[in-house]
Amino acid sequence: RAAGDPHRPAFHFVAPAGWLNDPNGLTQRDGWYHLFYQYNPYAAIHDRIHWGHARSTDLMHWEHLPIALTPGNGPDADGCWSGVLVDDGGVPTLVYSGRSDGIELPCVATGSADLVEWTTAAANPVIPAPPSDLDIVAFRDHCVWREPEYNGAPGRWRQIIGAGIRGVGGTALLYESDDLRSWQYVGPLLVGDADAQARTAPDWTGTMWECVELFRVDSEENATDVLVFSAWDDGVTHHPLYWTGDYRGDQFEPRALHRLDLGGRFFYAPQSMQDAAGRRLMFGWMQEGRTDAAAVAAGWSGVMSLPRVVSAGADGALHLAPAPEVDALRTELLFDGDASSPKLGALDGDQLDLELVVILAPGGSVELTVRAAPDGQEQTVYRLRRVGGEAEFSLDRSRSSLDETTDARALSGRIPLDGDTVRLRVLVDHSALEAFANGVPLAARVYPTRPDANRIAVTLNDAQGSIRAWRVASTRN
Ligand code: DQQ
Repeated sequence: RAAGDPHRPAFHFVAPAGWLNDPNGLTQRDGWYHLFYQYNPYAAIHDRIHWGHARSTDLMHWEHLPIALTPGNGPDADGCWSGVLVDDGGVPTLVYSGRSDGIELPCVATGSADLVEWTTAAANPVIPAPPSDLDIVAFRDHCVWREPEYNGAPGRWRQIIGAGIRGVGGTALLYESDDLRSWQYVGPLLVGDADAQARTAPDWTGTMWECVELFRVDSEENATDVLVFSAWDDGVTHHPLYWTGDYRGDQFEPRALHRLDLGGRFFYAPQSMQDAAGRRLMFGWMQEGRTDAAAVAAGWSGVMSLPRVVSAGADGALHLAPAPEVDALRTELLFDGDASSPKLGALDGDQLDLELVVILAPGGSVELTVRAAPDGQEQTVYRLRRVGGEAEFSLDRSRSSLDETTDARALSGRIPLDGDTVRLRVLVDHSALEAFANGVPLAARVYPTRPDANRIAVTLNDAQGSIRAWRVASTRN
């Protein structure tokens, strides 16, 4: 069933069938990138979660491997929730959240050298309960690292675990260990304020932080520590955010809060890794914008984003771009020229890579339409509108699908200008859309019903620009 679905992406990673959510255990080992993911192989619903597993040499063509973690009889009886993979002196070790009796607790598993076979530790859970001095909403998901050597002694392991403090807000709780098995609680690395913004604000920090992650980005001019989290509240996923700031001692001193993706929940629960080339690569879960019943009927749910390279932007925020490996999938160059050319009207496709460079005069705007039916009954429209020294970047999905049960909300936010220029990259892969405007991403899902909803169009107002359009190869059969 899954294979015959026109909404199923062809160059994004998807599970063989069933349900996929968060990326987990990202690593590069012996020349292979490994992607683990939250997986229910039995149905397209979030039920008893396993860890799916795939590997790739080029981040685009993935080979499915056997399921890595299966819920057992103990603390992960109801699911093996999100976590990471670390190298413990040569022993691949997973740190994940085991779920049983309605709560999650930290667990570990050790793996074979090829990362295919995993054995859960008899000592699980390795932390028996959240800190007793806190009234915790939820406690799960892990970011684990080793502190640098100090005076010739190996640094200790540290981890942060996502949590929420009731009546206060989300947090990342810091722990320390010598062996990944016995952990000492240090304290909250940073505590959010659930009431600081309106609950409906696109940068509301939620009552609990899922999938916390701490890393540093360095460029020649800029360096910053980054704390990424996914804002959550009472069973509802919201959006991924990050703080820039300074990780010092046992604290994270925040500088600024940013949205990680203007698509919000369509790029949720991200995880990143540093690869052998030193790049920071990030994946996120692109959840569905169609009903649960539609996903169950289709036999699959959830798309993994393309890999994104994360770097420090000139404005102190992060700059995100599709990994250059994505470019290698370009096949036919369909168009290269003036974006006002009438010839663009003849192009179509549901697997496209579009690169638009526009100069926006003050008050200027541009629209890029994708997945459009020739009569315009279905269409999905990106808009960039200059507002002072910035631009408003939005995605209009109000006419994306004639199927009224699909999510049609507008997605939008501000992006920095580069002088007067905006570089917009849009990757169209059936129902999965990923866009990047001057380093700010916007992920979304759309479900056109018409088989001819494949046209593209560009409209310029007080703007001029050029566009290149390529067809993109499938990475699966
Ligand atoms: N998904 C996992 C949790 C995590 C959530 C469960 C985020 O570990 O908090 O599948 O989407």
